[in-house]
Parts: sequence; structure tokens; C-alpha cells
Amino acid sequence: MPVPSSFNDISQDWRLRHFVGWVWYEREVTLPERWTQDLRTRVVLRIGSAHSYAIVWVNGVNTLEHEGGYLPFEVDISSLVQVGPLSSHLRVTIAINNTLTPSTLPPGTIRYMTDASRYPKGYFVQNTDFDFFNYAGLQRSVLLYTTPTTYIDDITVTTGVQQDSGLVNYQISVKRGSQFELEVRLLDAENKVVAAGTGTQGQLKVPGANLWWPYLMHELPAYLYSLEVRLTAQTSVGPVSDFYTLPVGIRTVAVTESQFLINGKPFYFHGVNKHEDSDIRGKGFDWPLLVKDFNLLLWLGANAFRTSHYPYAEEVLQMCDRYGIVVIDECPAVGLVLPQHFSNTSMNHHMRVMEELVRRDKNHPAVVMWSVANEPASSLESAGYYFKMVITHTKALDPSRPVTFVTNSNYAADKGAPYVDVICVNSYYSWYHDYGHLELIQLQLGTQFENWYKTYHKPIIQSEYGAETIVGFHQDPPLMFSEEYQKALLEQYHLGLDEKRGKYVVGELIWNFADFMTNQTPQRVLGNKKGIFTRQRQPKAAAFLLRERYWKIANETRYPHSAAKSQCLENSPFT
Ligand code: BDP
Repeated sequence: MPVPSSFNDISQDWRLRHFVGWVWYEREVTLPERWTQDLRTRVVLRIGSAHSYAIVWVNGVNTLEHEGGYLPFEVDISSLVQVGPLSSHLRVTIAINNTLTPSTLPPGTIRYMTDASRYPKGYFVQNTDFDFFNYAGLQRSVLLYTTPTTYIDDITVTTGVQQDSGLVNYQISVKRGSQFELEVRLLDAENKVVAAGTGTQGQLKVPGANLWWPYLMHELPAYLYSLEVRLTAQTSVGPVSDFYTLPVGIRTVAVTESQFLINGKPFYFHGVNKHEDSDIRGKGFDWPLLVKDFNLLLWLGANAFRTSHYPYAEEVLQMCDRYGIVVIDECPAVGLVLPQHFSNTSMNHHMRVMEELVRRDKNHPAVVMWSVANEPASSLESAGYYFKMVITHTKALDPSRPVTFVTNSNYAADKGAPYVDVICVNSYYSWYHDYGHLELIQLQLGTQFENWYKTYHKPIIQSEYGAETIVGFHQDPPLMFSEEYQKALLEQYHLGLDEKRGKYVVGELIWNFADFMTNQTPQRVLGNKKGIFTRQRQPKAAAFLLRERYWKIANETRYPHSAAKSQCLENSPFT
């Protein structure tokens, strides 16, 4: 089985594609002698993600268990590999179970079919309430790496702006040592040192700082400094040093009653919702696919996406930092629709997942907001307390970013909305309601926005809208599933959005960037086809429509950065 990849679509065996239960991965490797003989070296095994429950053995010793499929976990294996002169042989065994239960994220239910006249003995199915295929396996890289025995465990950076100076606050956690020194340097993009400090925490001041701006908002978007942290320490077996470089974007994020501000300027999200999904690989990480997706985002004039409906690979966020694509970072809480999904067990796990997510992604300037869930049954009584707790916890973990969850509940019934900073609302007018009646969209969308705004006085993002479209189906006048219908539906939504854009609607994210695989149901034709690109990343007609709109929005004077305007015009396909 290749790693990284989902296991489902690799073989010709249909049983593996639908398999629910334990799968086993095993790999033997030879470590460099220095790793096993130098006792100042700490050897770590890091798993980028294992969906969904994993048990890890190293040379047959049970070393680690982890719950949750979309975040990394690691274990110090030094004591297992530094056991003698011939210890360089290593066997890593990982058992993974993709079963989803009421308290996993996302949740699911195993249902045993007991009617012996219709099902064989022991027959069960995995039921879920989300609309993507539950791909599983080692979908991200598995790494072995080393650090010194006293090492830099974590760095937390937050940034601010004071007049024309940038402020970089850092906090460094060092583990397994008390006698150490830390030197910190901030380098600009030309590798010139612009500020320096020492110790585990401090503030660096950068006069005349280049701020990190989103794509199309400034002539020099996505400016990154790099923070170098150098540790020197004394250990019982001699001196060691550790070194880490962290890209840093200096920017601020704030939310008012009606605006989302980046560096104090109103920001309008014009972008997409994505999935980690492609032919053969499933949710397996793949660089060519990622770079292709970024080329499409830049082509489209998209400045943002949401990691619907789970945290994406770290490389995705690194790309966003580098290209200025703003991210709403979502945790895998999708399909919370039953009362038992709001239990204390679920809440504790949900909070742990948010801890892991914030720890992993907190330093990415591209991440401007956390989303703690997608379309939960937030009108249930228990959802109020649940979201109050999860959101409060997330804000305590990271006071520097707003927090939201994405709702499709009625504005008057939503028990979680009081706790979010931004209302993110999904709607499918003229698709899941009033099929085919495009003429109703503007009225219904206007009502939706007015209701939410008058109730909460918070900025609103249209976080999903769209239409199922089979590439190559044509009908004029437009009929559902044709490319013409997708375009016409988008046009109607855009008229409604333009009514409120610049007032309190601060963004629009199309559902979806690309077609993606789902469970088999009579409603899905080889997956969800609401992509503006096919699963193979070819444009449908709607992609061109959206491209025209996004570049037009970017070119408007709303962004009062004259340089940004001229840059957009140069690159714009419409000049
Ligand atoms: C929304 C969900 C999304 C679905 C989409 C759809 O958030 O996951 O794929 O509907 O039905 O409600 O296409």
C-alpha cells in the first residue's frame, strides 16, 4: 500500500474500497548509525494523520494510540532504538480502524442488520451524516526525524502592528533541559536580520514592517519573515544545539459588527470550499495535485477557502501562507445531527481535537478564523451549552483569532450562533428547495441575510451555495444538472450577495471547488458534482463566470491600496 494515500481506490478489490474495520500497515527501515549510537539524539516517529483510530508498535512494542483522523501525532522512540550496537533495524507497525461511532469526529453509527432473511449473520453497515466518502488509511506522510535530547518543542508566534512597526511576540517551549540559552532572530525576505531577542519569550519590533496581505489585496501579498530560533544546552552527555526556522507573516485580524478586518482594512472572502479528494489517491496527499489546485485558485482570483470539513495537510497551509490565500480552518465536526453527538464524551473529544488543531496551525498567518463545526443540529437544546463550551475553549487556546461554526439552522432557532464572531451560513435555494425556481433566489437570500443580521449584528459569510452539475450536460433555458443551470443559479446568488456586500456580508465561498467522491446514494452520480471544476480539475462553465466575478471584486476600489489595484489589473484576464 503506498503512503501517503487512502487505501480505498488503490486495488481492484471492491471489499477493500468499502472496508470498515482494522487495516494494518507495516514497514521495515534501517536507521543511520548516528541516530542509534549518539545518545544526544532523540528519535521521533511522526504520523501526519491516520484515519481514524490508530495503534502504533515499534519493533513490536506498543508505543502510541491516537484518536482522530486528520491531525498529526508523534512519539519519542529513542529508548526503543538506542538499545545496543546492532539496533539500527526498525519495524513500524500501524493498525488503523476507520469505524466512526457517535463520539468520534466525524460521528457515525454502526448498524447491525438482523433480518436473517435479508442479511447474512453479523452483517453491518457504517452510517454517517456527512456528504463525502470516508476515505481512510495513512493519508499523509509518516516521518522519522531527530532532535537533540534537549530540544525546541514548540514555538508560538502572534503578531501586531503599532504605527508603522510590526510586532512579533514569541514564546518558545524547550523540553528535557533546564540549562540552555535561546537566541532568536527575525530575517526579512532578503535574509537581512531585522530584529533579535533572547530567552523563552519576548517581543520583536520591526520598524517599517512589510505586512502579510492576502492575495490581490496588495502589490506585495503574502510577505513572510523567518524566525530563527537557536537553542544551545548542556546535557549530562555533553552540549547540544537545536535550530528551527518558522515563516512569520505580520498581520492583524479583527471583527466588527459588520466587517472582517485584516490589517485594519475590510476583507471580503471571495473563494471556495474544498475537499482533499482526487482520483485513485482519495484523500492521500499529493504535491502535483496541490500545486495544480493553487494554480486554479490563483487563476480564479480566489483569495480564500474553508478547509471543509476537516483539517487539511500542513503543506496546504504552508502554500496558503506563501500565496496569500486566506483560510477558515475547520475541525472534523461534521454530521453532528443527533442528540448523543452533543454528549460530554463528544465535547471532551471535540475540545481535544481543537487543542491539536490550534497547536498545529496557530502560526499560519493565512489562518484567520477557526470553524469548530459544519452544519450541526444547532437548534437542539443541548447544542447551546455544547458550542458555548467548545468556542470558549477555542478562544482560550487562541485569543488572536475569531471563531465560528457553519450553520444551516434557522436563525431564530440556532442555539450556537450567540457564541460565534462571524455568522457563516449555508443555503441551497433553488436546489434543495424550490427546485428549478431560480427566480426565487434573490428574495430568499435577501430574507436570509436580513434575518441573521437583525438578530445578531455580526458580519455574515455565505459559506456554501451551489448546484449539482454534470460536466457536458447542456440545457437552455437552464435545467437542473446542466452547466447552464449552475451558471444561472450562481448569477442569481451574486445579485443577492451584491445587495449586501459592503454592508455586512463579508464573503462568499462556492460549494464546491471540485467534484468529489461521496457514499453511494440515489442522489449522487459518482459523487457530489457541485464542483466548478471536475474531479480531474477541468473547468465547467461556472468556473469562468466565477473567475470574472472574483477578479472584478478584487479590482474594485473597495481595497484602498492603489498598488494592489494596478497589480490586479495587470494580471486580470479582463483588461
Ligand atoms: C451541505 C454540506 C456539504 C454537502 C453539501 C451538498 O455542508 O458537506 O456536500 O451540502 O449537499 O449541506 O452538496
